[in-house]
Order: sequence, then structure tokens, then C-alpha cells
Amino acid sequence: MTTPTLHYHPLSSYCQKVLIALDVLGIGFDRQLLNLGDPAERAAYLALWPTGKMPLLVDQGRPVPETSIIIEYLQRHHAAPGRTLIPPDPDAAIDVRLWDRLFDLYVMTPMQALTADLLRPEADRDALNVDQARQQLSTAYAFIDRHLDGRTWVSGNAFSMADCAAAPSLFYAVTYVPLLPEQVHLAAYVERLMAHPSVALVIDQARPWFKFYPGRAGLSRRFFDPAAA
Ligand SMILES: N[C@@H](CCC(=O)N[C@@H](CS)C(=O)NCC(=O)O)C(=O)O
Repeated sequence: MTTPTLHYHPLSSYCQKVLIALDVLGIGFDRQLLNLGDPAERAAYLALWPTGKMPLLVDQGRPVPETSIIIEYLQRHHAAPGRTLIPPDPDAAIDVRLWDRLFDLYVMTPMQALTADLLRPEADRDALNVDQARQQLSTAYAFIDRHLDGRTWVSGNAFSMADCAAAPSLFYAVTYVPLLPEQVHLAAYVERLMAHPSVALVIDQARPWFKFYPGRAGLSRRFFDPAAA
């Protein structure tokens, strides 16, 4: 079996989603760290994958884009025996895909919009867009909190692809819109995610980069310095 290569950056939430999946599935891979701020590197990456979005998996010369598709591909072609992120039961798998979509579309997307706004020059910031993104996060927190009542993981009984999407999206989202005190199910879930060994590993590997994260003012001290926990 060949070793796939992941083009990625450790600080990127979508890259973290796939890094968590690779660890849970027990897959060895080569790392290609991306610096899209470098014009030559950006041009080479765009030639490989025209959207320029990361991460990108390359396996035997075949580019596999889009995190949910990457995870499906890894599950099918590279997962270690007994490791799974998408259950074999078709209806259970639909529920995992649903929650993966919900986290990508309603947590990851507004969180990214808030990061993008901070990266703009002051004069180009968009207060309306920021308000909408913050409102979208509040709406998502409310329905996810309700859903998590009585659950350990977000879909079924086991850690799944949906939890891979949830961990980095919530990790960054709460730096912009903190959870409400009454959102106890979601708060406990975030703590369970952060304690999961694969999530903890990926957060640990991103730590040297947190000083570049635009929303770092909202990031808990314990993520900069685990000894402060
Ligand atoms: N739908 C894509 C989204 C990937 C994405 O938005 N990646 C961000 C990093 S977290 C990115 O590449 N940003 C760089 C850019 O937009 O130029 C996926 O699931 O892979």
C-alpha cells in the first residue's frame, strides 16, 4: 500500500479535521506543509488543486480534495483494521454525514467568516457580515446543545467523522462567540472532544502557530500553555 501525502497547515481548522481522522484511523502519511502566502507555492498548489483550499490529499498521484471526501476515501482505502469513522450501517452513516455537514456549514463557515474579517484592513471590515456570522454561531450552538442532551458523541455511540468536524470548528468558534452558561451539554461535549487523544495531539501540534491565529485573544490560556490548565 502507498503512503498518501497531506498538503496542509497545522493551524487550519479543516486541516485539523483530516489530521484527527488520520490519527483515529491509524494511517501513516507524508506531510507537505503549505505556505499559501508564498506566491510561487500558491501557484504550484493552484496547479494541483484549483480552488486553492486546503487540505488536499494526494494518493498515488491522485488529488483527493474536500475534507469529508478525504475522510471517506481514507476510510475506504487506508484505515487500519477495526478503525472506523463512518459506521457500516447505511442509516447510521447518513446521520454521521448529516452532522459532519451541519458542523462544516453552520459552525466552520461562520467561524471562518469571523477570522477572515479580522484578517482584513480595518477599513474593509464588514460589521453586518460579522453580526450575521455571530448570530449563525449562536443559532448553531442552541440546536447542537439540545441534540447533545444524553449523548457522548454527536452521532451514534462512537467517535465519528462528525466529531472530527466538530472539534476544530468548535475550538475556534468559541474564541469568537463563547458558549452560554446554560449550554451545558455542548460545553461538556467540547471538553470531551479536547480530551480525545487524537484531538489533543492535533491541538498540541498546532500550538506553536497559535500566536498567528487572528482570534487568539479569545483562546483559553490552557491552549497556549498546557501547564496553565
Ligand atoms: N470545503 C472545504 C473547505 C476548506 C477550507 O475552507 N480551507 C481553508 C483553511 S481552514 C482554506 O483553504 N483557506 C485558504 C483560502 O481560502 O485561500 C473542505 O472541506 O475541504
